[in-house]
Amino acid sequence: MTTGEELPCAHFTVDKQNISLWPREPPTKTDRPLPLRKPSTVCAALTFLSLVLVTSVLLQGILYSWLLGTLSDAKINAQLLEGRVDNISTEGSEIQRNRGGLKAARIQIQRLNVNLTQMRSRLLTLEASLEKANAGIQRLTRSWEEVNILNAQIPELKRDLDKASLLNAKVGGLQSSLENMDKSLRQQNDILQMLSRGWAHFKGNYYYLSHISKTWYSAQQFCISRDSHLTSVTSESEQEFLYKIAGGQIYWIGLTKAGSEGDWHWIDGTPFNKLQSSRFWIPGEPNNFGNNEHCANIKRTSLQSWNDVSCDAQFFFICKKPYIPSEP
Ligand SMILES: [Ca+2]
Repeated sequence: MTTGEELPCAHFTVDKQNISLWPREPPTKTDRPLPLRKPSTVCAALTFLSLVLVTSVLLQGILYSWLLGTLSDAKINAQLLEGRVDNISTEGSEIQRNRGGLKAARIQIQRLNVNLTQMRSRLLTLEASLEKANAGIQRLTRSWEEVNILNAQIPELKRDLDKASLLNAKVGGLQSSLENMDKSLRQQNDILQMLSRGWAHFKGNYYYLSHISKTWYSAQQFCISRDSHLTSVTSESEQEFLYKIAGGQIYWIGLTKAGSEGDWHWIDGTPFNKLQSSRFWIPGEPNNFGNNEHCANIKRTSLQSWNDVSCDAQFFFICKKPYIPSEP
């Protein structure tokens, strides 16, 4: 401020802003002289006060804007806090729900633990069973190997079996032969024993030729006492055998018609075949001489050798009994 005259210093610059306490233009001069002239100290005080006032205003403006910003921040923070509180509340209820879920999960976990324990027990049981099965499989494998070895031996065994079967058949044949031999030996032994007692053997029958003479009835009684009867003749071969062993001697045979109303019959019960037997009579016999000839004998050494005579006559006689094998 450069003035020729002294002007009040009420115009200054703060923060590059021009501040004037009065218009820039100096007050118009009045012709009227100022009663009082402001001393320089007063001006300085006013300036100071103005500065203080401006500073205060500026500070208030700055503080106000700062407070407004702070208040706005506080509001925002409060809203954020409120949101967080809401979130916390929501999270609290969520936590409550989660806690319930946790309890359920814990129960579920306990159940799962129990199930796991049971499963573990079952697994152990299964493992034991598996080991047993494995051992069984190993045994079966060994058995199978043994079976294979045996299978390989089957053809040889079969050949041996065939041989054994042949041998068995031979043994069976030999055994049968032995049995037949034994049977034959026993039969021969029986025959030898009977021969030693004076009996002859022919085609399954024994014959005894007496050495004493008896009537026909007495002769039959004698034969009965030897488990036999006076002999019957049932075939040409037997007739031939008998007249040959008789050797021309007269022997009673078991043919009679006594007690049968005139019909010839064998005393040992053999059926009498009249037609077949007619060829064994001596021609002209039986003539029933004197109407008293009711018993028959072998009189000649030929096929036609029979003669009827009185039963009371005495002759040698022939007993006959069938061969019965002795017990082994
Ligand atoms: Ca006669």
